Amino acid sequence: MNFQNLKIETADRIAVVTLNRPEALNALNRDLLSELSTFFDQAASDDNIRVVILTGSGEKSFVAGADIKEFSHFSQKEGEALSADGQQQVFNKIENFSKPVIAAVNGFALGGGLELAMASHIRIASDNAKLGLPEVTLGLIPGYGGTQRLPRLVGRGRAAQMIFTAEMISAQRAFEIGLVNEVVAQPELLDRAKAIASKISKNSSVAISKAIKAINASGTKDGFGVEIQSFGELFEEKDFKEGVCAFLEKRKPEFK
Ligand code: DAK
Repeated sequence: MNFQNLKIETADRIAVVTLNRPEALNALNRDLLSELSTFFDQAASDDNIRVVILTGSGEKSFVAGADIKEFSHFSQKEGEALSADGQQQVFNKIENFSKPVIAAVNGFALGGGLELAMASHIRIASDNAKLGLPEVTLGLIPGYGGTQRLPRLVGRGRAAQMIFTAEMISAQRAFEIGLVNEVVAQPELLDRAKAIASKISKNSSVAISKAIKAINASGTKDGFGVEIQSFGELFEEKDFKEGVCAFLEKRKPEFK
């Protein structure tokens, strides 16, 4: 995979995807979003990838939002089209990706950057990270799912405060309100994300893909139904037979 705005390193079935526009603090422009979409399409069927880690280049910024210079002249039509397109092609694609996506938030995660982290399944932050949704300072609201995902993670009241005030919060505060799962020292961030990814990669990938589907259905009227159906389907999978045999034979399972 050859990209201009992404660096991809795959080892031990973990793909580390580094968003790489350091001159703009890794702001999301159309090219970068399009490359992300392509990466996830390709990674979906790549057996060498079991977990994806998203991070930003450098130590200062994960993603400082959508590229303000690029969208400064958009009309209503362009704004709506790009919001729908971006949500479908990147943010929803990540949330519904069949393999776990971990955001390693290594600095500023603002606007579209925080929305990217929130679309990921797991968020780990470095202790220097700053997170916020500053859209209203630009006369906008979050347009890549932020008004929907933030309340689910931190509750409506806290989401409203973050969106209305546009204030950035520290990594520690983000941990306290459940916006990130863990905070680690900056130099340890990638190793910690990889350690989590490594644990995940040893478990049944087919079971994890069903878990993603069921978790994503939580809070919808179909949630319990999706869990029941996914649970049942897993009994027909080789991984179930291997997992149970391994337990009974007192050995570690080997999932293919
Ligand atoms: N876009 C473009 N360039 C950016 C950028 C951004 N979001 N953020 C930073 N940069 C650039 C700066 O312009 C600067 O470039 P030069 O001027 O040197 O060429 C370089 O990165 C370094 O930034 P600073 O010099 O500003 O660095 P500081 O340490 O002083 O400040 C900062 C860091 C992160 C606090 C500051 O850069 C900042 O406030 N950045 C903007 C944060 C922000 O407001 N982001 C946008 C949030 S709104 C849409 C859907 C969604 C959205 C939009 C449209 N459609 C569907 C159409 C989402 C919108 C957002 O994300």
